[in-house]
Amino acid sequence: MVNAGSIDHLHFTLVVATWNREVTLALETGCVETLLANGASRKNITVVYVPGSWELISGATQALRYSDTHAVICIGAVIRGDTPHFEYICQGVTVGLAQLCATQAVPVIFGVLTVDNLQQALDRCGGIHGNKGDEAASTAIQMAMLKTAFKEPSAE
Ligand code: RBF
Repeated sequence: MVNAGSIDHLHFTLVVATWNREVTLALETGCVETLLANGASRKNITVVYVPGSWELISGATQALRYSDTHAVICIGAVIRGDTPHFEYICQGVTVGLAQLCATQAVPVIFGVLTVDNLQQALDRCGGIHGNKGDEAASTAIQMAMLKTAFKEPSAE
C-alpha cells in the first residue's frame, strides 16, 4: 500500500500498448488493481489503447492535452527481436516520454518493459519478479500526490 492519504478524487489515465498483449494485459490488470486497492475510484480510471509502445508518446501527449488527468501511466512491452528495431523503439519511447516528464507538470509514468525475451517479460508481469504494473500504479499515486505537498502551507 502506498501511504498517500485519500486518492479517490484523483484521476489516472492508463495508455496501454497492445503489442505483446499477453504481457501488457497482465501489466494493465496489476496496475488497475493496485490503484483500486489504494483507494482510487474506478470511475476516475481511464484506460486507452495504442497499437505499439512507439505510440505511447502520442497517446500520453494526447492524454495530457485533452484531459484533466492527475497522472498518465504508460504501459508497454518491447521484446528484443533479430533486428536493431528493438533499440530504436526503446530509445524513441524512453526519450519521448522523458521529454514529456521534463516539460509537463502532470507526471508521466514509465511502465514499459524492455526485455530480451518473452520469459523475462512474463517474469515481470506477475511472475517471479512481481508485476511492474503494480509498481507503476504506486509510483503514479505518489507522484500525483506530490502536487498537494506544494500547495499545503509549510509547518512553522
Ligand atoms: N511494439 C511494442 O510495443 N513492442 C515490441 O516488441 C515491438 N516490436 C516491433 C518490432 C518491429 C520489427 C516493428 C516494425 C514494430 C514493433 N513494435 C513493437 C510496434 C511499434 O511500437 C509501433 O507500433 C510500430 O512501429 C508502428 O509505429
